[in-house]
Amino acid sequence: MPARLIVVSNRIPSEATPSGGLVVALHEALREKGGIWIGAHPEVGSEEPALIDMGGTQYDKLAFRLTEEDREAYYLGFANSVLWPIAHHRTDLVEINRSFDEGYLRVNRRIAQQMAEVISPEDHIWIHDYHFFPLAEELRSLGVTNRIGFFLHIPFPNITDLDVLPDPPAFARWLAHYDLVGLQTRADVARCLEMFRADPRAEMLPDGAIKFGAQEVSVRSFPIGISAESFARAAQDCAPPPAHELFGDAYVIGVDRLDYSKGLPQRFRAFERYLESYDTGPRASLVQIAPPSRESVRAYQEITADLQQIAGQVNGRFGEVHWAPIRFLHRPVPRDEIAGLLRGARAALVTPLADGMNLVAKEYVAAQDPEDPGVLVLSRFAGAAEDMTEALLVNPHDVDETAAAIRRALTMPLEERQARHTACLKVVEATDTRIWARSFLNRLAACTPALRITGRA
Ligand code: ADQ
Repeated sequence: MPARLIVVSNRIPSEATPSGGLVVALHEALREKGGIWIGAHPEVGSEEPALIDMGGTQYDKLAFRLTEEDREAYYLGFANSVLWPIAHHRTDLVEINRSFDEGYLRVNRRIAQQMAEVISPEDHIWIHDYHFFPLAEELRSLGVTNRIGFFLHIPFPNITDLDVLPDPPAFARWLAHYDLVGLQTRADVARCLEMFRADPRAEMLPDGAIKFGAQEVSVRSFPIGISAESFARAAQDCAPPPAHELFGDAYVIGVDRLDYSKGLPQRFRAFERYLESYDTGPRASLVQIAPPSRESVRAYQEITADLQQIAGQVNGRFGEVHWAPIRFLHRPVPRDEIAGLLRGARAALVTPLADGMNLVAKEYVAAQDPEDPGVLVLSRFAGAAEDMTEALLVNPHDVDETAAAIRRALTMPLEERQARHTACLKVVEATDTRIWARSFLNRLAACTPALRITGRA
């Protein structure tokens, strides 16, 4: 029987024809190879833990149930109040609570048990993101010897920050149970190797792999991207009316989930500095779309109030009867509309303080009219900056530097805009999600599963 693909991610898409780059890439890989997509599903209740068959024509979708207690401990707790802040250099926001790590391990163990009942020995398993670090170890302890790959969408933590985990040595062990660990950037790979090098249980092999007990794991970067062509098409089809009818001379745009890692207060302050110091430059508005996310986590509640306050202050100071400098939309906006708004913006501000990749940077570039493109202002701390070196790179903590970059973007001559856009577009095309999925899966298929003992290494 040919190898099927088993994908595990925090969410499985509810619609039959999914949209969004990552989801489309996984959907296509599953359609091609057949297999199962396993994840949580908003319509599945929480009564009893089980894998629920969600139907599906070309491949199966199985949803795991989470009790309210599981969700609190595993998802809101350990994943988003411990692992997320650690990966984004915010150890000050970590909430250590025994019930979080117990819940995280309990949910991973249960999913492993349920998976073990539905997988065949030849299947290739691809697990996504920080919700499931221990899943391979749990599967191995049940005797599963399949090829198992893991892709981390967020930054690989600094090794000193890993000491904040309740059980720091577990982290390297969890990763070692995969055959292949995929990270976003070369800098992430360097940090991961640094962790293994410092671990007396690990042996660095000449081919770059790591031997860890009976396990052998390879670590590589697979920079994620978007479906560039379909995003560009959506942007053309949905271009907004000319900017001046809505926003004065021009507008710059920001599109983010509302998250403390995205540098939004610093961005608003930088825009204020632009208005303060450059009153002779083009009059521009900032359109910031930032729908709520993870609102039950405390750190996320405070940031919304902060942003509303800064936007109010800036609008009060610089606004006019018919013009508000900052338009802050704190709600989801349909994808097509976002694509059109990105196309119409003279510049995009993608200025996270830390970010695995940041797909909005790539979406903005794909959405531009190559004849008259806008300019990407990009944080040096977004994974996207490793390859998109022709964007205007800034330190998002430096409000003056970001304000100067906004000015430069809005006054940049056409020829320079075109040259920078061409260079950035090359990166977007080279990292198209289809290429990304294919290169990860080919690399996983090429791994030789090591001789494994059953039980924990
Ligand atoms: P995120 O932190 O969610 O992803 P990002 O890469 O920017 O961040 O992806 C967000 C996606 O959601 C983009 O496609 C964007 O267009 C869309 N989006 C944002 N705001 C929206 C809104 N208001 N309405 C509708 N859609 C909106 C994590 C990591 C990133 C990594 C990705 C993929 O944190 O670093 O790039 O996974 O690996």
